[in-house]
Amino acid sequence: MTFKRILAAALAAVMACALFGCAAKDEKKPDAGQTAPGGGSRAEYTDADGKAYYFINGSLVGSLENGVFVSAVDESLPWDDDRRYHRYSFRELFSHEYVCFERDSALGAAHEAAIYTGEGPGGFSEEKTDTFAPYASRMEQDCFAVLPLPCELPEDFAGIYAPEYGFYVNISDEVRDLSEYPALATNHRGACLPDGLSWDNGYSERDEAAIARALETAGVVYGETDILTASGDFDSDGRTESVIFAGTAADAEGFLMLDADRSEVPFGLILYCDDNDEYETVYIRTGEPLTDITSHFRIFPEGIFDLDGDGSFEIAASSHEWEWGSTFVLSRNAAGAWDTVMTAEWGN
Ligand SMILES: [Ca+2]
Ligand SMILES: [Ca+2]
Repeated sequence: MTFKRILAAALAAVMACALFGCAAKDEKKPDAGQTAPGGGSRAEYTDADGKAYYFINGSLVGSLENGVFVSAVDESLPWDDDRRYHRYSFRELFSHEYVCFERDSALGAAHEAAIYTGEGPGGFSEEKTDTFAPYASRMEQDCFAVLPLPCELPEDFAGIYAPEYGFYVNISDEVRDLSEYPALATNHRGACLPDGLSWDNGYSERDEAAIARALETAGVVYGETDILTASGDFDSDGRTESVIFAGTAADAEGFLMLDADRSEVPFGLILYCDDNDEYETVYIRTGEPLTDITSHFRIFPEGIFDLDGDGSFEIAASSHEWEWGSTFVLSRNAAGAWDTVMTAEWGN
């Protein structure tokens, strides 16, 4: 019971943070059987300054600069090292047109971005409402500046940087709900969804066996497992692949279903199943048994997009921790392995 009370308190803290637009958000569950309307054309990227920016589920995860993904956070550097954070000025971020996607459909052009201008988590070290208000088409709840996109902010804004932690932006054709974020917002004109994308197709015994094999290889003692699959043409060769997200199941209250007697540990696993039915591990993370509940985490899918329009699809996921979390993008490198190329951090 003690554990449950502590976790409930932490969840309440995270929920409180949601009021500031910076918290863990509910997993979006797509309707079974929904199919994407196709990938669309892969136009050359020709924006004036040659950079693209990516907001995944509202969080600025990073950018594409000279054809290379740049992460908003470099997790290899310590917390107190300034170089850990890539700095993005508001002027550079919002002087572009943006397009939005849901996880399973293209939403088209975005005409508004709502920015929290208050002080505190997800906002600034000191309030900036008066700074943004003159350039906003309207204010929401007194502390969200709604900028028209693209927005030519004056030179001063080149020196105002996006908050490094918990920075969320609602980007939409018209922002109506400050707690809703598109799965992807970007100014990259070549970004697209996979052809034939379908979420939640169910899974096969072969999939289950592949999950078991990956976990046994990692030496993981695991229990109740949630599995979600997505299928589509993820490498643009006209054939269908699947991506399998597997993780420790949670009960209705959000507590991980781990059997302490068996020393089961939490895990998050992403597998890629090629059209030749070979499985590879894209991502695996394992935790500790039930003894330290504050080290528990869950991994959720955020989307599968070709972010740079090169025909190879990136996988976006989020990690929900005790009182914080991160949103990250996995991309296949030249050697064929999967790297985490962009990350954002959020929480309280
Ligand atoms: Ca394919
Ligand atoms: Ca790509």
